[in-house]
Amino acid sequence: MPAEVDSSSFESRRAGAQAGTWLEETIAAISTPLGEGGLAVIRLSGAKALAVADVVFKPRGRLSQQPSAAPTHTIHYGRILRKGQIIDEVMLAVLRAPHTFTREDMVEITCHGGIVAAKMVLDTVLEQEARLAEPGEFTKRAFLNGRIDLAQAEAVADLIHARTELALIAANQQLEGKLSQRINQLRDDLLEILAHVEAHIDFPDEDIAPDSLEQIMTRLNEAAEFTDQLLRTAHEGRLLRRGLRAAIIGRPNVGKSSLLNQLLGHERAIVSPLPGTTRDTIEESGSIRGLPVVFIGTAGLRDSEDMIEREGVRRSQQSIAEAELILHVLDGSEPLTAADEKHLSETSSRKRLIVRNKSDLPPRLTLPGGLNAGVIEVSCLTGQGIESLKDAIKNLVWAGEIRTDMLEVTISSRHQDVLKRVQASLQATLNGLRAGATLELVAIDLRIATNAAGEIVGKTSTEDLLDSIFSQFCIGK
Ligand SMILES: Nc1nc2c(ncn2[C@@H]2O[C@H](COP(=O)(O)OP(=O)(O)OP(=O)(O)O)[C@@H](O)[C@H]2O)c(=O)[nH]1
Ligand SMILES: [Mg+2]
Repeated sequence: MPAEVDSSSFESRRAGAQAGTWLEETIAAISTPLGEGGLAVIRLSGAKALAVADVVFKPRGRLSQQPSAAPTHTIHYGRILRKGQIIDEVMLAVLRAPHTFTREDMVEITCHGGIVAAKMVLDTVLEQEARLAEPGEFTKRAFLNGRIDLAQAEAVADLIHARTELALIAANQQLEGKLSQRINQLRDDLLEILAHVEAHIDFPDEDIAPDSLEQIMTRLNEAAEFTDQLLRTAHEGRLLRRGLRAAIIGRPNVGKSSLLNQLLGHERAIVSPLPGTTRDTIEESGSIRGLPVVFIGTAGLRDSEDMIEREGVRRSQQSIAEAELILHVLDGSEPLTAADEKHLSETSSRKRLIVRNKSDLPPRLTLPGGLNAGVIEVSCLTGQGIESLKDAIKNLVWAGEIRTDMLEVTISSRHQDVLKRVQASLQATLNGLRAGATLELVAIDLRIATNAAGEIVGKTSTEDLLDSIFSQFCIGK
């Protein structure tokens, strides 16, 4: 459970964000993935959650109770009945407000994990006074009811989508409120400076004293530096959330597909002694030292008359253009060809590693002069050198050791956009002060910066912003 946040804006969040009775309605959804599994969970949230559960649930056994009569945080065994017919045998958890995920009354029904069972339990619930939840609506309610702020709500989605352990750690830090604490601190500082500036506006006769002005400038510069520090985590944030796109390229038969399989740790692509085996690009997610990496295996680069192969090469070129990292594979057991040289020069300005494959065979490859950095020798046959290659990939994209404390704050692209606006308004404020602009004007810029900072944690948010964030969630979360 994440730490609770300041809920001073709780009422205004509810009033401002939602018109009408949206929050009064009781919602339900299947919270587990659709498909066959051991168990599935149907979740309800809202004022009528217990009443709805009373109608559909028949407790069995001595200790089980009607949901509305049960104490909070208890679990009950029984059956879901629909028009007298048994739908499933379930465990039902009673969770009373306010100590729940949404801060509303909640019921969680754990049923058998068949598609039909879960769907029928949901349908039975929806025949009562509950409606189907929108994507992310449970989390949205947790936000609107003041249990978590916006950055923490986003972290819930990051947690669900995390593809590696490091991404998960970073998401948990944000859920814990590590980013929110910093943003709240920044915003509080800016509010204080703003109060200072405005105090001078109220007394227009008195000029702002030089030492007072100096102090304001110093604090604004500190705020700008703090914003910069947060902005510097954008690269890591993007990497952890989206994964690094790495294209594996090279001539036919040099071992690109073999390398893809080695880096993924399973036989994903077909490997054969025939040049031109891979004719299409293959995308697959993997993990390198805890970093999510999307590997793109490509078709061998060569001129061909074959229409399909030509299309494959075109796609390879496109992958090269879009990739953030290029793994250029060369066959270490063959002399360098003119084509190799051409491809090497084409990617020379890109972030790349040269993988000298087939080190188990007698070496016959001489690299062009000056090409020593970023060359890793491997054998995809024996696995020799693969670990060094993984280290090299990690080192290229993540400076230094990956320490857990570095993951305390890793901002998302939304946070980055917002912080850039904060930064711009802070600079405008500073410029205004330096140029001797009227304090009213200075205050306007400072207020923009303060409000923008509030957007990250949701202290200032619009319905559009909330929609765009919560629509990225799955139904049931
Ligand atoms: N001896 C040796 N053979 C290798 C090594 N890596 C790959 N091979 C062989 O080289 C041949 C081509 O390997 P692939 O991985 O299919 O090469 P590719 O670059 O994907 O080839 P295309 O898809 O045709 O472009 C296969 O016979 C592999 O077994 C290696 O490190 N040592
Ligand atoms: Mg291949």
